[in-house]
Amino acid sequence: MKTTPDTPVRPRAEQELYIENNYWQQQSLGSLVSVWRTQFSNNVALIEAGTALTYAQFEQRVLAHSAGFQQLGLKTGDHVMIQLPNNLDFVISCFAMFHLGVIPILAMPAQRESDIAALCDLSNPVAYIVPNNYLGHDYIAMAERIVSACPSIEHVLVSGNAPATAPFTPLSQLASTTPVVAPSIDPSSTALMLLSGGTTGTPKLIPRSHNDYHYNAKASAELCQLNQHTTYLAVLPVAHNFPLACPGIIGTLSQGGKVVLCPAPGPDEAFPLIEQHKVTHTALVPALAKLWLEAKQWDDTDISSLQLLQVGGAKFATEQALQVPEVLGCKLQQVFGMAEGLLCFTRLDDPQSEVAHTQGRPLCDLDQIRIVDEQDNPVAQGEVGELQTKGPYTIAGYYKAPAQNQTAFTSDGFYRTGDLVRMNQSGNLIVEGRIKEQINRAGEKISVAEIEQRLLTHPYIDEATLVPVPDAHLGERSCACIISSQPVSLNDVHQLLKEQQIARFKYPDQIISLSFWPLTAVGKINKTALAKRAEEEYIETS
Ligand code: J2J
Repeated sequence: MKTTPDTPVRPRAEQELYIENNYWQQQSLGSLVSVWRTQFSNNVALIEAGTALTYAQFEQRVLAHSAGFQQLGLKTGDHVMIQLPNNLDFVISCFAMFHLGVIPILAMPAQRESDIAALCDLSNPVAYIVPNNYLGHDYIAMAERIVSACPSIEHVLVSGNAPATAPFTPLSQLASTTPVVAPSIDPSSTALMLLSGGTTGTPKLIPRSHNDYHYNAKASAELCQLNQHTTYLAVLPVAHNFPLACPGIIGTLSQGGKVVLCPAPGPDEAFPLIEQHKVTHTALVPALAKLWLEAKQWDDTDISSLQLLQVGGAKFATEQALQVPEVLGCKLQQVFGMAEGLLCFTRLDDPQSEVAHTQGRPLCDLDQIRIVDEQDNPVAQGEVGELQTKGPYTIAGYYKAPAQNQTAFTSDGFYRTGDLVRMNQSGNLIVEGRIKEQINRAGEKISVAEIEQRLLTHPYIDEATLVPVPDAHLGERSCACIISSQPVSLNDVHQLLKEQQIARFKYPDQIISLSFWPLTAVGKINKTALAKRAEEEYIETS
């Protein structure tokens, strides 16, 4: 009987090509910590609030945590759910796990029980790492409920104070001076799992290998010309691929630069850190970039050290893109990326018109891209079609998801991005829309299917769908469209989702009630008409 591996891998010949070209450097992410220590020993590697760690101190902390994890019984191949904000514990814990071949599953602090429980079901983690409290949410209480529902979890490790009850242990107590016995790690094995934005009712995990993720971070760092004088501000949630490795934290460390961890993304928090640490590089989603542009009009904090602002995660409006150099005093780089792999960047020496109007081109010369029509046939040059891709850092399939992999990947191994793009004369891509059933709310991705299923659990809602509506602040907001037996308000829907422990960003921003669906010529729900009606009916409250 043919068995399907939990983690699909690239054919041997492709792997060999990546190794021969030196894109896959056959090193585990954990082993890099000592390589960096030898190269950059006394440089500052990481800063959080009042604490700064040199590369040598960072290595010590990683080794001490590896030893602590090992004493707890964590071993190569084990999964650990980690849900931390932008702090040193996140970075140290991840590298300590990479060192042991333990696989962190990177959950966002904004996620709530429904997501975490589903991810635990899928991946059976042996430990769960949480903050005690962050932005008013009690993670200890949440962890208690997760542990009782998920029998594989033996340890809850807490960043900050932990309750004295088993199985809770403060991460700070874990560090051990017993030397770690580091196992040898296969660099083509999974190093970490990222979360997919999702188009289905259940979450999907993206397995990234040591080889591919190292390439991803290092090549991005080289493209952005990071070096030992770089100071990178990690503003977006660090569990996200963009601030983690595009080039983000790992890319900056690979070049001997300094990473400053920013606890929250607003200008109030970020601008003083930029001034204090003379930050040179950072990355934002468009909704935040817009906020920064607005704040800079009246805020006189000195952010003149900024050299490069990367903006990605959702389409950046051209008029805002054009303002970046003048208002923020730095270069702009547009990034069109995905946790599944492919990264497109505008280049530092691209003319301003390309930077303002396009989302760039692939990072690697071995990235294969094609733009296809509904029958998977290539469209003519300059036409819009779905982007498909494969390459040295794009996954061959989601973790334990054979059915989804059948549809998300072509028979020749290309990932169907679900994004509609066109290529201009200079080879840069312009994102024109998407065919995947997803809403991109300020860069955060919401699966339409998941929210539809949940809306249908309301006793009065008979039929439901969710549509994206253009929004001045969020880029897109979500509108629940329902057919119900009795009136249902937006508040009722929020209450329902709150009871189901859904992350706040997935709550619909708007609701419209209908008695019948507008239909397209082929009899499908006409979502364009729904979005138009939602736009007409919308009353801004804030
Ligand atoms: C339009 N849509 C975009 C852009 C991503 C860097 C940057 C972003 C992500 C990311 C990332 C877009 N314009 N500039 O992982 O490393 C939408 C597309 C894409 C999806 C991926 C990175 N940049 N998108 O956003 O996995 O629809 O990664 O397929 O969260 O975001 O989402 P995600």
